[in-house]
Amino acid sequence: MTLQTNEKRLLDNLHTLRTFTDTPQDGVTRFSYGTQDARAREYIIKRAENCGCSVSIDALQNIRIGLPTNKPGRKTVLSGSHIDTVRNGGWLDGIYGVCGALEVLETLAENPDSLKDASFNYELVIFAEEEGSGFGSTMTGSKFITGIYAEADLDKLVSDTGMSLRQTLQSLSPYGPDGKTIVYNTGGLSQEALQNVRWDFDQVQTMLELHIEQGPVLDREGLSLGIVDSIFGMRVIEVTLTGVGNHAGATPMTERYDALCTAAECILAAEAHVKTDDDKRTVVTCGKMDIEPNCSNVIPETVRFSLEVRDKDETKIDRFMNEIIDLIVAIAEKRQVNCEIKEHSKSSPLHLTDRLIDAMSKHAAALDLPYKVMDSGAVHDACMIAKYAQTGMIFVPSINGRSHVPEENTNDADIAAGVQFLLDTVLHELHE
Ligand code: HGY
Ligand code: MN
Ligand code: MN
Ligand code: MN
Repeated sequence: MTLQTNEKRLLDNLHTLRTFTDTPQDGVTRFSYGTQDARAREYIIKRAENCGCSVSIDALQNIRIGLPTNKPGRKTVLSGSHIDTVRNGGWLDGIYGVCGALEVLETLAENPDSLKDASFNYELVIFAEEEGSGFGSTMTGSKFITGIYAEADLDKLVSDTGMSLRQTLQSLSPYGPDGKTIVYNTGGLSQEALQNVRWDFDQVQTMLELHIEQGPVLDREGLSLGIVDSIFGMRVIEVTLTGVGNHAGATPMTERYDALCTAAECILAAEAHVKTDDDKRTVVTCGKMDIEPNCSNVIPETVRFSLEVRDKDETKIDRFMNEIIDLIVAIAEKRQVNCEIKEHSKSSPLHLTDRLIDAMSKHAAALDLPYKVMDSGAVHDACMIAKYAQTGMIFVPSINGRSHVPEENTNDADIAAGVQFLLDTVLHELHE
């Protein structure tokens, strides 16, 4: 039986959710645990409750929503992604996978017999704080689900405003803007509450994440679908360079210990070094920088910046990052600027489940959908879950390969085809 998703409902949901942003004139900015996050949660939870689904929110605010026809004793197929964004991000990153999984939920709820003879239940999952915009660490919610993060990390993870993750979670009120829909779990962060965040992976049959590609491959090759075989790993360090602040006019060039010029040389050296990579897949990015005192007429005294290296081969991530650290230390020494380097966060590359890759490839071929098996330079919650359960990822094209920017876009036909493919995969490709 091939059920049809409802393209209009899907697009209406996506276009409504894109309005939940702090920067309506400049892309989507929807940080975890903020007002826009609460609005998006309320919208999705109300839709789910309207079709009789059950909602559970854990202490980190990850959400799981199950069908009314789910039966005890059956394993669960989960699908979902994240609703938080980067600053001035795009309208599809994360939320597309959530709306796709919601569309599957609503379609299955409208056809209550659809899983009657299936061997599994279906749930939508929304992973909290995937982007790391709030506390600097990507995939925070799924790292608590899988036990990579535990209680100590509630205090270690601190926002730019000095609020820890624990304080932020404790400051939440349970209700969405309507004052009655529960969108946050305010039951506290006891050992038991944190233990309940952990999934019982014996009950998870499969996790599927639908996502935009966020790169140029599918669009450039005119393909409709990406079937992801591996997800890059990433290692993030935080570099603090301390020179000597001084007057910008009265200090001769030969007497400067300029933290920002040192940082600039370090970042260019890191870029040049990674460009020596033989297969041109390793990437390095400095995306965040603080300069003190940040005045145009003062030689910068302190500069703090992030550097992240990504690849699908963990040994290459470590080799390049270790060599970059050596370069940074040598440059700081040469310029007599103090240098402090902290490991910030790390996630390992992961190969996804071959049985799913094969089944989805066969299905795409049977549908005559032009597809490609490909890796993902972006990280996703799927790479956390894949360590413990069968996991698959489905990509749709990003126009001009743009993402994490307001220009992020995908055409309606690809948006709809990806969701229909997700529904088919849930219904047909998962029978052992
Ligand atoms: O950074 C990433 O790859 C993801 O978008 N959080
Ligand atoms: Mn994403
Ligand atoms: Mn993202
Ligand atoms: Mn993701």
